[in-house]
Amino acid sequence: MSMRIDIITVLPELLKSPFEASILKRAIEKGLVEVHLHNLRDYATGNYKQVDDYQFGGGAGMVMMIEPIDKCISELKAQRDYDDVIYMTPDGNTLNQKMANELSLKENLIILCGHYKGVDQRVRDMFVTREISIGDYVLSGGELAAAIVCDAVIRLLPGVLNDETSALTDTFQDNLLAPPVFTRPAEYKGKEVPKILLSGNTPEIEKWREQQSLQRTQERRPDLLE
Ligand code: 6GU
Repeated sequence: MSMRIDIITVLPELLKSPFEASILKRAIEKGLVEVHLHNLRDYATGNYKQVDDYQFGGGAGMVMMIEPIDKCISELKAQRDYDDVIYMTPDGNTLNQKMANELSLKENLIILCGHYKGVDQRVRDMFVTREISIGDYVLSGGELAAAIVCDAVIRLLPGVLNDETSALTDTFQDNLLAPPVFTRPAEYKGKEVPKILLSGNTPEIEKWREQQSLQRTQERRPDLLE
């Protein structure tokens, strides 16, 4: 079973490169996920292909219009069922590993990227099933945030990672930060790798890593342990 993600955006250019490089590209090539970009302007009507307009009640900033978004979403929904219509917005639920895990179990997702002052509230009321933010800061649009959601989700799909177990030892997978890692050389400019890692004593190494994870989490992210 493969996942399909349809991304609706006014800036498809901004979203191309993440899917043409690295593990996302490989996941697509392996047929584990399909990502389709839809330019909202293609669904706009009228001579000006307008996708945004002034807000009722006045105030600075444009609002994304409902009609082109309705057209695009309706066209997609006519072709298949979607598990979720996600709206990328700074006032959404903050993305975390649990949410990425949940989304990785879905089959078909629509991701709508917000821009300007956002979308007409009726879009959210009528079509959106999930609203996601990637953190407490403001981006100029939802595109980069959508790329981050896609990366976090796609790398969890079975067969995407080479070492199938490596997602399990990620920072956050068990609410713990990952332990420090080292590779050759065993000594660099007088700075040595912890002796235990060179010992070959796997159970002791595992114990050390767990203890380092816990210590790191206590020091850096005590909130994760609550
Ligand atoms: Cl999803 N969109 C925008 N525009 N800004 C954000 C965000 C999303 N998440 C955090 N900041």
